[in-house]
Amino acid sequence: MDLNPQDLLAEAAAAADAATTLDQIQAVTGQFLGKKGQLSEAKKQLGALDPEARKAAGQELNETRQRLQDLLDARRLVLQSAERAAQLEGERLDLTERLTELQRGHLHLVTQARDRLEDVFVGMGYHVAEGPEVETAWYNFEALNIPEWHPARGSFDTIFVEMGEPESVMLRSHTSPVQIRTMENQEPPIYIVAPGRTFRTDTADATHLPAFNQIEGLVVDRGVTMGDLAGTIDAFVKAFFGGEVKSRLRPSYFPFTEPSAEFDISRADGSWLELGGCGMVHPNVLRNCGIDPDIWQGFAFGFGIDRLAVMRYQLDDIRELVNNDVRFLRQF
Ligand code: 2U9
Repeated sequence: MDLNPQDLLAEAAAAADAATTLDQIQAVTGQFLGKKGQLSEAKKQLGALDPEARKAAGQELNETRQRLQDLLDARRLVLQSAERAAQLEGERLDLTERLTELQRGHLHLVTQARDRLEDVFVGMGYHVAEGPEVETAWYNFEALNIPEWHPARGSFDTIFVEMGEPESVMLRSHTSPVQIRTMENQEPPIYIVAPGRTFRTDTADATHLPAFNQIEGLVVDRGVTMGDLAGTIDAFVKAFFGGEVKSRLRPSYFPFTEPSAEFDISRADGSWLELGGCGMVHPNVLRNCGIDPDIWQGFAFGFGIDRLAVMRYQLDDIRELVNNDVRFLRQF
């Protein structure tokens, strides 16, 4: 038999060491243990030997095959664990990885303004209340002392939803329905702010959006006066805009408040800027919510959040807030 097991094993060990991938070690294994390998060739020659010699040679061949197999297996295991480690490293996710300042996004301008407003009112002891954006005529109008015949009803430029009786379901034109729902469900004293989206048929221009954001406040407690309202607005203005900013009320009219006022804030040049409306909650509104106006009084106020963002960042077009142009938004 022209096979030298020592040479074959040495040759196989060298070839196994040279293999650096699983594919290569697979090929080396085929080369040494496959049908065309030296071992198989040697086995074919066994038949020509006499029985004694065949037994000894057969035994040697089997041992050699086993040692080859062990040697190649050992190398395959090494390569397998190396490939697995490389794969794990390649697929590793660093869950603590952070983007740099430049790549990181931020909250939308309106969201930032809303969050700050909520912070100020929560700091003054108010709760934040929310409600549906699709409302019925009761919550959007009637409960707020705006019956069907009321001239103010038309001034809200309401977007109606085709559902049920005509003009009975609508997108809320203010967040006041949230305060009605709160008064229906909760005993006074009540101190809440209701921020959220509101809708009107306005065509978008530099100072109007058909979908905009309001924040309204409502207080219902014993012995609440117009003085409390003025003091609350002034405290809010100073907390939000800065201690040097003054506030003032001007008489106005809303169906849901009596008396009613508009409130302004002072500007550095001494002029005044209108911010929103306010007033003492109309007794009819309290009654509509099952609250006795002889025991409880309330004040309310409201203003636009988008307009506040426009003022704060000195934008010249409110539509920038909804264009979603990241080159614009990124600046703030
Ligand atoms: C209840 C009772 C009274 C909320 C009020 C205003 C005046 C007001 C507007 C300013 C600009 C909204 O964004 S805007 O168009 N709001 O002028 N809002 S009093 O009065 C209420 C609310 C709820 C139950």
